[in-house]
Amino acid sequence: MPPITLWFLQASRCIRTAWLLEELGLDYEVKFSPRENGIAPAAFKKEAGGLGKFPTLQDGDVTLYESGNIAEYLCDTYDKQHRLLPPLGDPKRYEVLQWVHAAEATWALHGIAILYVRWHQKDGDVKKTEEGLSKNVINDMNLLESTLEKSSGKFLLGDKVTVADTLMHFSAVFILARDLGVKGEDYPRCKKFIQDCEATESYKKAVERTGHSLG
Ligand SMILES: N[C@@H](CCC(=O)N[C@@H](CS)C(=O)NCC(=O)O)C(=O)O
Repeated sequence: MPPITLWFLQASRCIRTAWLLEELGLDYEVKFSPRENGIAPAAFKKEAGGLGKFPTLQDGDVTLYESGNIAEYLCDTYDKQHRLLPPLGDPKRYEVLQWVHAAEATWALHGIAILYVRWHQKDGDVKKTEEGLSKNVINDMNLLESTLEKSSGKFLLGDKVTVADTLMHFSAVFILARDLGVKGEDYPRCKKFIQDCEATESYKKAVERTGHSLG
């Protein structure tokens, strides 16, 4: 039995962790669950512990939550060559980590705010609320588009995958696929980035291994 277990909820950010595990060439067991009525089944949440959110990762005695935290842990523990995350003290590390954190704290936050309005706002002008919230998303997506345009390669920080890509890919997919505040605007460089991420052998293996599908 590999020491690493990934609790994987279908159609979720869990693909970030599976992709990173594949990039690192690590063996892992997948505990997979489909969604029930759009959310994680109660028994699956209980088994994973913590807040009952996914991805959840167990490595030996260590149980971890939060896709960004899991990514930092996996790189610090297993990326001995610092291929995906530069070492402590290297200024480049903080450029990479900025994307790791922003993937959740900025891109996903702004996108999910719109999803929650669609799900939970029962009265008032939903479209108007969405319109107001979309300013943040447009700002985020414009920055992603221009950063990718300036990149010297296919990925965020050049021609090699870093942990920044393994986090930001899902945020961009989620915003574009669910049309969260982007008002159908075209982001050709972001779309190309998504294609290039999904064309990597490690991403393909992660999909094959987990059965990930956004549905
Ligand atoms: N900030 C957390 C978010 C975790 C999260 O909300 N995951 C969602 C799936 S994308 C989840 O577990 N939802 C199940 C539920 O709430 O029932 C992370 O980056 O891991």
